[in-house]
Amino acid sequence: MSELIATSRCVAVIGTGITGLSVARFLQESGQRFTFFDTRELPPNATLIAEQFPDVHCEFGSWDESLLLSMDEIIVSPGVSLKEPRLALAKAQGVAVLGDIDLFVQHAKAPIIAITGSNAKSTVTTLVGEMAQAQGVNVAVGGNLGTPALDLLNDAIELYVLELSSFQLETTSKLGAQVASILNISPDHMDRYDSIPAYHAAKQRVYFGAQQVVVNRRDILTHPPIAADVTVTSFGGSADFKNMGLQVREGEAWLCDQLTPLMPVGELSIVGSHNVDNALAALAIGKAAGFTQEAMVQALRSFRGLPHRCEPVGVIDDVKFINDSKGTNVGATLAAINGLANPPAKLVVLLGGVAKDADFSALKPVLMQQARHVIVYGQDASLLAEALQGVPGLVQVVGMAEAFDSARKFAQPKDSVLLSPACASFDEFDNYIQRGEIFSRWVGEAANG
Ligand code: UMA
Ligand code: ADP
Repeated sequence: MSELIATSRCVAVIGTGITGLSVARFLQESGQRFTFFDTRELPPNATLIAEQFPDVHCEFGSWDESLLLSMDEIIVSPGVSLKEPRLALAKAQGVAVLGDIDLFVQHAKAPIIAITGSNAKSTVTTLVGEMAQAQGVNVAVGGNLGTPALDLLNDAIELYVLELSSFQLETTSKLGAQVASILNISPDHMDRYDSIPAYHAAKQRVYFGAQQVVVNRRDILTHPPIAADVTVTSFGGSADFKNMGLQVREGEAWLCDQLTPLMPVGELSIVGSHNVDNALAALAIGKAAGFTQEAMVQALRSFRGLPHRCEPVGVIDDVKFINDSKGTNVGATLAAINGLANPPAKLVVLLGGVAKDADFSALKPVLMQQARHVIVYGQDASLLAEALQGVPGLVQVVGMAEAFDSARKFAQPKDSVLLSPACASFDEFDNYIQRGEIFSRWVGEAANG
């Protein structure tokens, strides 16, 4: 059946990454004709495409513009900006331009929980998925987290939990989530957006058509501008009669649902005060979705955290090494430093990679307070060094290997060495995962002498 062409319509699939492939599989299954487009001469998965889609026409590098304009619909991968001139022209000429999430929404038969934010998306999405499982719900979890949404589609699924990026939301017209949440907003991807308001506006699209909205009480940018006919709940700060928050009981901080204590913060395995916020966010979203307190607490108790997010990876000579390779923007690194600060012990912080047009000066005050040394490295080391001028113990080196050696030299007993680069990894590594794995391997090798 999958080879059958059920319609004369033709769809453009822009991008040959994992999203483009998921779209292609979906279109093939539903008998629709499509053409692949990618801006690169040698895009990823070209060999796989030749094997799995031998009859599908491909336009790699330069595109036949009239072919693109003749398409009935264009489905754009998140890595491609809608400002790409050929797409902008097609849109201006009336061709429908959408993303994989729009397609997913049209075909998903179960409710959707949609989670976005500048940081903490993957952690909270995973936690909410684990809460749903503890509740006994047949749940599928994915999106920006890794498995493209269309690959999750299955009629047996009772609930979808999606992590959505601003890139995915840009092309999503009406999500209609059962529960939608923006966890936090701080600048990121400033190489793709003209301004912070433009980035913020993309994130706000997660609320289109939502039945319930969960906001961060301490971050006004996460609140929807107009919330008529929508139930809004919140997380963060002290517990009160309405919200998920913290309360101190007999000297111990507790996660609370309104004023009902759920579990002591000290029983969470994930470290840092930012992860307490993440636990509260997951509880608020889970509650909005109708999960029981028992199921949510069970999931929180067993959650060990995701790799590369403030992950302790070893101790050498009484110095802790922490891999926060997923700290790829200033907001994430700020949260990691604040979350892990443990005075009088100090941090040795490794920052470096591709800056994505970020303004690093916001890191200065917290580094001055918490860091013994700050080691900047990689493609945009000079930008970092310039923005952090005056921070005591600032050292500039070439690559991450040299940064690691310097950190080992400078750290003193009880300190922590924190890799939280505030940058993308693509100058030296394939992605943040490879960067984190290499850092962790070096720690392991050094620990074993
Ligand atoms: N690209 C081109 N030309 C093209 C198509 C893509 O140069 O014609 C480039 C993009 O600029 C980008 C890279 O190729 O650098 C990958 O883009 P893509 O859209 O093909 O990516 P996919 O492989 O489909 O993966 C995407 C998400 N990637 C991006 O948004 C860049 C993945 O998030 C996501 O897991 C996956 O879909 C499934 O939903 C990754 C990510 O980095 C983890 N996301 C950003 C983030 O978290 O900050 C938003
Ligand atoms: P995302 O999917 O949004 O990138 P992750 O859960 O993967 O989020 O976490 C990425 C990084 O964000 C972590 O490594 C940490 O540095 C930072 N982070 C985690 N939680 C928070 C939070 N609540 N606020 C700000 N930054 C956070």
